Amino acid sequence: MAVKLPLDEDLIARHNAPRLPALQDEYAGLSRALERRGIAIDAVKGRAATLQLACPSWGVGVGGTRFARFPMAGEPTNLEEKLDDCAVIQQLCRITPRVSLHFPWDQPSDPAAVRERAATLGIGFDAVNSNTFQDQADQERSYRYGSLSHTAAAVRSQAVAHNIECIRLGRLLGSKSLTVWVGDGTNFAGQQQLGDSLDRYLESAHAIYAALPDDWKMFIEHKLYEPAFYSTVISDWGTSILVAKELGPKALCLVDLGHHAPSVNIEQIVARLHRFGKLGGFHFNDSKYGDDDLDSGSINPHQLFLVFNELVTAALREGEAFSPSYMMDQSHNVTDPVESLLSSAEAIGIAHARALMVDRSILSDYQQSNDVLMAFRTLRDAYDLDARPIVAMARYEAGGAIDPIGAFRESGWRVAKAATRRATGRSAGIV
Ligand code: PSV
Ligand code: MN
Repeated sequence: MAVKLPLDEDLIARHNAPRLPALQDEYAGLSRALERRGIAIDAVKGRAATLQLACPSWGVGVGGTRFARFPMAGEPTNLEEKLDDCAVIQQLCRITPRVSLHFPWDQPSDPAAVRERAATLGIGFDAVNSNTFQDQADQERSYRYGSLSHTAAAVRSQAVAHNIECIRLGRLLGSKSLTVWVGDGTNFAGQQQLGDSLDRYLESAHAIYAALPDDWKMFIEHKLYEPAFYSTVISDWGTSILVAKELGPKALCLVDLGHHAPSVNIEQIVARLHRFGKLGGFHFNDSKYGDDDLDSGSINPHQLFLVFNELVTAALREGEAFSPSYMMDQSHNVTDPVESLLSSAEAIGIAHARALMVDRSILSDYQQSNDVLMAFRTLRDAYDLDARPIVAMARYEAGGAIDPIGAFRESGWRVAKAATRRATGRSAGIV
């Protein structure tokens, strides 16, 4: 099948040519700095180039808060246009080869045709996401009081059936995993018996698990609050891992960085889940107060680095067997979503590259001898290095743009789309 990328290849070449000498110079400088530490830059770059992130189909449209949404001219209005924008992101940054679809928000009527179209755009599909946290127009029963854990068996069956339908669609698209996040919980003490809700959830989750193909995974995504504000059924990583263990080997935990209380040590959660073989995936974003869904690394790049420090440690222990599913789960309310996703992919790539530059044998020696300060400084030394040339060089060598956001602006993509795509509405209410 002939691949027809959305942006003119010459445009990227014209963009890169004048920027290459500066990049080569910065890369050489970093190479020398790493050499002094006994680290070969090309090996780091080779591993940095293997990072793969999925774009959320819903993330390429302008997001909103519960108060308002401010539409943008030229934003995508349907699945086809969303895939075009995802393909632009991949063409420019080369580390977002897949799209994660949310059903029914971006449900294809002809999944085989959508799969084919995506392939011609140079992208594929990652985990599919079910949605039982909203009522849909044609839905028989309401999720007002819950879905997989609802007190009524008929509502639970409807929610299970939706998840099984997601698996069916995902198979036709070439996906290999289902992410299940439910908004189930309570707003009042006494509203539900907390133990019984979890029992009901488990029974439903077993029914979904039973419908998983052999080569599929089911990701359990936890979140401490919202939309339920007193209790949430799958509130934390503890509940998530217990559920995943109850279900079986194909069930794994998914960590969304925004789904924890502000001071929780997420990197430790990552290490714990990995130790028990249950780390399945990530939703990257950043937050200051709650599930803010801000751009990855925009508030706390150090936390992102510490998370990758654990992920790189896990990858070194397990090699190719360690392959969590990575996605950016963000809401872009005041920026161009393509630019935010390019910026976030770069921030994630940089955090990953910094973690790859940690001198692990020296770190291990310091840890072993309890030289606390030097252990800390070994980690900090890698964080303080400027990893941008590694990420940019890997991107350039893979055919992407040295400055992806600059190239996107030069392409005039959004202006051109503003002339052809229809205007979108102002309705608020993203979760
Ligand atoms: C819930 O807050 C969540 O993180 C889940 O992953 C949903 O699928 C997604 O956000 C919807 O925006
Ligand atoms: Mn999420």
